Amino acid sequence: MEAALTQATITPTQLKADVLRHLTFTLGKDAANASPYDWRMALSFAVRDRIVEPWFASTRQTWAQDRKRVHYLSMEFLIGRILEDATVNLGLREVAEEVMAGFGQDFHGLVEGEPDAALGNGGLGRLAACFMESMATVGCPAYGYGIRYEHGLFKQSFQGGQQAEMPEDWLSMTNPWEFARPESAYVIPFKGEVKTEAGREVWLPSETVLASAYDTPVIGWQGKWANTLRLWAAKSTQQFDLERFNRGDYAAAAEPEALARTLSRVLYPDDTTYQGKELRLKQEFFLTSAALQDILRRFKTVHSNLLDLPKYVAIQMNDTHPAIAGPELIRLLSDENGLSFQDALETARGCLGYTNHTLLPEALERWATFTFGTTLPRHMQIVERIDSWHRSAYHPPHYIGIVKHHEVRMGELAFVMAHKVNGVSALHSDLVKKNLFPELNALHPDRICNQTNGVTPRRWLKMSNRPLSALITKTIGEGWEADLDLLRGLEPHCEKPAFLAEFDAAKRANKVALADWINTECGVTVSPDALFDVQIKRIHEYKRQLLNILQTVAHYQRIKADPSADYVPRVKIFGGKSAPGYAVAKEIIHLINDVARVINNDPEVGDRLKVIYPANYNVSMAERLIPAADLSEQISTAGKEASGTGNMKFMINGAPTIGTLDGANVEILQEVGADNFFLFGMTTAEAMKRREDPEQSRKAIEASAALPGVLQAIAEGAFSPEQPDRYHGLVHRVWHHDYFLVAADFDAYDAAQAEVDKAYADRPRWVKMAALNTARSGFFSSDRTIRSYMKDIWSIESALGV
Ligand code: 26W
Repeated sequence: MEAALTQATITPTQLKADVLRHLTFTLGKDAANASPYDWRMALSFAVRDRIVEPWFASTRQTWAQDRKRVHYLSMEFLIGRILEDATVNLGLREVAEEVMAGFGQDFHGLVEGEPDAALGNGGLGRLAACFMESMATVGCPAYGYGIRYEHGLFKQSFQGGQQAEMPEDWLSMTNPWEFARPESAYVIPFKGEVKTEAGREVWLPSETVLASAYDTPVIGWQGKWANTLRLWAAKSTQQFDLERFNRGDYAAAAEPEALARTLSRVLYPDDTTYQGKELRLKQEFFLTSAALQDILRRFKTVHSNLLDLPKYVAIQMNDTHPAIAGPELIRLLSDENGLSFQDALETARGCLGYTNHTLLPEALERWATFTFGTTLPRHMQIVERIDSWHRSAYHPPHYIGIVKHHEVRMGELAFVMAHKVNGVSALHSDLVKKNLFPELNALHPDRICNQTNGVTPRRWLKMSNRPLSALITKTIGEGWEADLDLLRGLEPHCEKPAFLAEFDAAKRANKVALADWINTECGVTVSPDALFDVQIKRIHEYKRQLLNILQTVAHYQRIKADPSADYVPRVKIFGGKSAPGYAVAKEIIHLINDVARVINNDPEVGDRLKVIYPANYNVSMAERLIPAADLSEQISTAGKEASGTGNMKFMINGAPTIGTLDGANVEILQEVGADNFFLFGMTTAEAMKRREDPEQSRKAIEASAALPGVLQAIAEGAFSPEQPDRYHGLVHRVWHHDYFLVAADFDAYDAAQAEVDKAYADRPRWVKMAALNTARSGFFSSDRTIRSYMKDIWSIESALGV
């Protein structure tokens, strides 16, 4: 089998010439007065040139061999920066550093000028980005399909300790990684009515927009394979109204274009509460319809029998956001291509897979039949037909319909229309079966499977943690980047003091760099000898940042009560954004900042405790924080975190977890062993039982030695003297409606933190624990996850024969 073009080595002389050529001829700049922006662009174009060849080779090979392809439909791709990642995968990073230094430019300074591509909210979007990179690495022919949002996730700042949101503007500068494909454009219909003509349903839409493609190549490890991320931008289908413009009616002349563009204008910043907004439904259909039209167009260039579609096309729905793919594919196959309804349905099901990423009831998409029916009248009919077909085909005893109480339930729709449904960790998949879709699971017992998440070790270890990567290569040789199980080879070394000293030195180098950055960014001096304790993720009640900050206050009170005792110095680091409309999460942010201000300015505390919360947490900040972390906070209420993927990144980078039995923590614990994990808290079953007692939180608080004092201090305004009653509401809720069991788990968490202190004070024990976390993290590579999807869901072989 012909392999795709493998990476040719590039000499510094060649790269230098390429950079200069782009600076001169692409950017039209003279080296003598080029800005860092110009240099970054020139380097990016020079690197991009090296991606294009393997990209073409991969595409050609897929066509020549008529291979099956994956189509990953996702409303979010949280990519981050691309330049350094691309140089790492092409084996060009050192060459680029040398070449840019020759131009008097610092490679790392340039890299940091690149804005994050923040086309996602959190876990689901970042997973899609890791999957794209892993599909390219393992040679799985694939397209990612998404929306080219003009504004990615908002920028966060703190004003008086409170979150403020500012628009994100990544496209205000040239994006060197994308290729506009104006020739690949599709008309996306909306609204209007459905008429019956000669026994067939005909949809007469009253609105249309154009979906226009932008392609970004995604290069895998060592440039052996590359796939395409195709993002759609909305354009008007109407021509510019020159006559109106000439009459002086400028705004009206531009109106159709402005209206159409709203569809791809902004990313919805809510990552858990679904809102039922028409614009969101339109965005979902816009992405899905454009992707499916593109897929069918490509299929029809070589095949004529649409019933063969599942042999060549796998379509993965990333949560229910593209779940309209079921009815839309049926519509395209039947209304537009003449298949019978039944054939269309079976063909669509053969292609579709559905990944569930959350059990939280408020996150499950349900559209009012009114909104759904007016926006997509033909799809409303098709959904009802799917529902009645399913009901009559399976005669369920208790039918959980797709359409119920005037709502279309997207989870049920996705389930019925998919040949495979998966959860994202062992525990979560179990709960998807037992709690989310028990009836549907009983009808289709083989449909739900588990695919535990993973992360790409190229970005999350090789690129972002150079000291540790160098040590790993020195110890076990190369090859671990594409076969993370090889990290097991580190285990025997975890007994050797010399190796552990080097492991410790690598971590310390990262901590020194982070301490420097914290100093410039936050104006707080932290000691690299302190334990760096990190919780970074979206702010949400179920993730329990509140538990962390309450325990921080308890620790502070202990220091104040006995300032002469011995304490293990700690830096508590928080990072994360709240959805703009999520008042409770915003209150928690305010509290963390208030507590930080008091503690950081208390001279009696000094280096023993610091609280750091840098604003605007994003992928690039994660790349800085994770390699420098000593402790990974994964403390969600059991049963609520589907998987977590940050937890895996910390483990790979040698940070033990303090965590609950939730999501993939369960599997992390299993891999690393109980001696190397700080487990605490209730299990899912215990949590469910505990909630049955309406008095549970009051009882927990009263039983705790520390918690009443913590809550009292906060309630009295110890951290908000300018407004003493600021946290009355928050404290009241902990006492009386503590659904996420912060109080009930408080003492167990506090005790686990004391264990952490004890372990950290015992240096040899701690470093060994940290090193074993890295050594046993191989399972959490997204390459493993992708291979498993290829086998269990997509039935696809690697084009690289691996
Ligand atoms: C419609 C509003 C909305 C938007 C996004 C609801 C729900 C979502 C996502 C499903 C939330 C999400 O990002 N889930 C996370 O997915 C990760 C990848 O599988 C998991 O690791 C996280 O545990 C899960 O919270």
